[in-house]
Order: sequence, then structure tokens, then C-alpha cells
Amino acid sequence: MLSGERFYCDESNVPRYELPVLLQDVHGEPVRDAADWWHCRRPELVSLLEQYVYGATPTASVDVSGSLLQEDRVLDGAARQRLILLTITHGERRHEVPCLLYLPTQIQKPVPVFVGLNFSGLHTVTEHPDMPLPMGWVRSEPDLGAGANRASDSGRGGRRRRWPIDTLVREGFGVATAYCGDFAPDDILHYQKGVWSLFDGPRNPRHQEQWGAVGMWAWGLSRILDYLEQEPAVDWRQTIVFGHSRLGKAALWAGAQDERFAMVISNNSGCGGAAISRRRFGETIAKINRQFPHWFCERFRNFNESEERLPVDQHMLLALAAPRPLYVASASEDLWADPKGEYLAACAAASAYALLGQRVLLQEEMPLIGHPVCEGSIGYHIRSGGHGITDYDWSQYVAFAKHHLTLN
Ligand code: GTR
Repeated sequence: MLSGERFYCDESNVPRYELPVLLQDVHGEPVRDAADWWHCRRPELVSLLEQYVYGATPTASVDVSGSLLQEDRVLDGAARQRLILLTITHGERRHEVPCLLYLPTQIQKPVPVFVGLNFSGLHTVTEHPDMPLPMGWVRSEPDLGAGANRASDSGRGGRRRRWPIDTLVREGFGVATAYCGDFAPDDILHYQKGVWSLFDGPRNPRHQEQWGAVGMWAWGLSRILDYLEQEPAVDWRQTIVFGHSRLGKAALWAGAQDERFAMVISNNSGCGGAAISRRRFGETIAKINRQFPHWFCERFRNFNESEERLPVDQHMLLALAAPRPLYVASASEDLWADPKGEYLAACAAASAYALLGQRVLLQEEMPLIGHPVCEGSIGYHIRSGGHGITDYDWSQYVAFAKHHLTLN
């Protein structure tokens, strides 16, 4: 929580609100069955979220190919580590993104893979000395030695605790990650220097519905999946899209749009992710738009301080994962992300799951800290501690994936 934000993290300040009805279309007609959902309501919700929150995702098809740059055996031989250069081509334009893929050496069959973006570069995920540093803009993070928005060698391995590759490969999973800034640098002055240039020239002010960084990150996750589809060692039908915080927002939006992802995980994604905007608890639409004007579409700003007029809320984003397994995770001290709002959104998404024949076992009462709900198609936990992705979070994701996916 930022200093001076206490007022916004007080339940007594949550206004009375009504959520927009999930199972009712824009003409007020009830969504009665799976056919109504697939043919009418689902596309309508994707389109509303594009128009009002994330901006429009380009529909133009692109070509994605991967070329192997490096391969090593790592973790005492438990994993193959591959550095792959993804080339994304749209007509005459192309854009390159390095991607890191870990595969368990013990398993001879195609494996399920966790796919997620990282905040600061591939070199922060591993200490491997040959991992290239990002060439472009990175966040200034003193503990990674990334001053003046340039990555440096001292950041090597600096975020490896967020990426328990060893555990994941030993549990039978692959892991794929790319640096979010290679799709869209996370900065108002630079975010159009990634995949944006494949489609549009810079425009200021942006068109009301032009995509922001969250949309570009989500799109990037799908391009990694395009590559994984071509990778024989990967069971791409069992890919799990996940993300922490701002990248959790992107993972949810990717899972909502791209039904190829078999499972969706949001770790502390908060405002613009899993949390109900109408609660105005912790980070609000006005605050996020002011601090991160490049994340969402311009129209989202019309709802600063007037969430009640927004035709969507975040339970609709979560519902778009249905009927696939969805996991939402909160942390008890991460009030800025509104744990209760994240839980209520998960509960409010359950009616879409029920419509599609899936069981959701979330109760009205929020689960206690450290008591995950893993059965049923929507998983949830709140752990003790602050904003972050910890081994505890990962062990729930592994258990949830093992429960819901068919592992070889
Ligand atoms: C915060 C932001 C949140 C969340 C977080 C993060 O500053 O207010 O929405 O995304 O950053 O990504 O760590």
C-alpha cells in the first residue's frame, strides 16, 4: 500500500454497488444456456472489455516462428533450458522476442507448460551467465542494478525466487517466459516501441479504443503459445497462463480471449485484474489510470471516480475463462489489490461456470488465510504476507494443475 492510501483500504468506505449482470445480454435478454453463452454473451463480453477497459486487440493474423539460440542442461540435469528467438511477422513488418523455455529431462512425452511474462528480463529469472540482457528499456530497479532504464549484469538471477523452475520441472511441468517489455515497455514514453509498431504508427492522443500495455502483454502471451504449438516437447493443449500483479491482469485478459489456454492463474492481480472495480477499495480506476496511463485504453479514463457507469466489471473478465479451470490468489497484506474484491469477483463468475456444467465450490464466506480451495473449477487462496509470488502460491498452482489437467 502506498503511504496516505489508508482511507481507500477501509471496508467502511466501500460504496453500495450493483454488479452488471453476467448472464444477461446488452439487450436485457437472459443468457439461458451454453449456446447463448458461446454465440452471444461471450463474444459480447470480450468486445465490451475491449471497448471500455483494455482496448482492441488487433485481429490481423501474424506469423510466429521460433529459432533455437542456445540449449543447455541445467539444474543438475533435471531440465533442458532453451533460449528461443520468436519472430513475429505481420506483412512486411516484424518483431523479435527472446523466450526462455524449460523442459523436464525425465519425461519423454509432451509436457504441460506454465506460460507467463517476467517484469525485468530473462537474465533475472536465471543466473545462467549466457542469458542475454534486454536491449531496450527496463524499469529502474536498484536491486537488479538496472539504473537509467538499462539492464545490467548485476541483475542476473535477481528474480529467480519468483520462478521455482527446479520444483516445476521435477513436478513434470515445463515453463515458458519472455520479458514483458519485449512486447510493450512498461512506460508511458516507450510502450509503443514493442509490438505496437507491427500494426500502428505512434498516435497521440490515442484513439479511444487503442490497446494499452496490458493488451499487448496479453497478446504476447498468445504469441508464445503460437510458438509452443509448434514445439513437439510441449503439450500445448495443457498450457497454463499465469501472471503476477500487472502481469496477472495480462494473464487474465489473455486467458479470456484465447481459449487455447487450458488453465488461467491470477496472482495478486488487483485493479484491472481480478478485483471488482466498483468496490473502490485499494487501487481504484482513477488511481491506476493516473499512475499508469499506458496500461488501458483511453476510454477507461471516462470511468475515473464513476465506476458505477462502467458496463462491465472484473467478474466478467474471470467468467471468460469458463469452463476452464481458473485460480485467483490474494495476499492478506496486499490491500492495494483488494483481496476481498478478488474473491467476490471469483464468486460472481461462478454462474457462468454453472451454466457450462462446471462445479464451483466457493462459499459466501471468504476462505481463511492459508486455507486454499482447490477443488471445483475456480480455485482461490489468500496467504499471509504482502504483494508477491511465493513458493506457497506456486505449490497451490501445481496442486490445482495436477487436479485439473491430465498429466502424462
Ligand atoms: C502497482 C500497481 C498495481 C500492480 C502492481 C504490480 O504499483 O498499482 O496495479 O499491478 O504495481 O504490478 O506490481
